[in-house]
Amino acid sequence: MSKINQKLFITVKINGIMIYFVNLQYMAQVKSTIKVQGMTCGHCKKAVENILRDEKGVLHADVFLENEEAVVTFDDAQTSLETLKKAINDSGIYKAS
Ligand SMILES: [Cu+2]
Repeated sequence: MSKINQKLFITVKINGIMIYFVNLQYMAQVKSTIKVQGMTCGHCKKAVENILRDEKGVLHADVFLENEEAVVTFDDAQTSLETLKKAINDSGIYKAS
């Protein structure tokens, strides 16, 4: 897992005055790879991507059929790797590990 660093505060200098803004987009983003078994075609790839993208807190999800992998970026304050794996497993078709 790798953390993507983002600034919590944004600073802007206007007429010599420093102004600080809280970055509302600030999130603890985590990028992880999930091993996914049971995918055979482009439809499966799309289905698994949609399962992940529909989960709360997921920012990006891409599935690589040939590697049997899903690369997912999420806000770890809103979801977890275990929750995302469970969502895939709940399909009853694809198996995440
Ligand atoms: Cu398929």
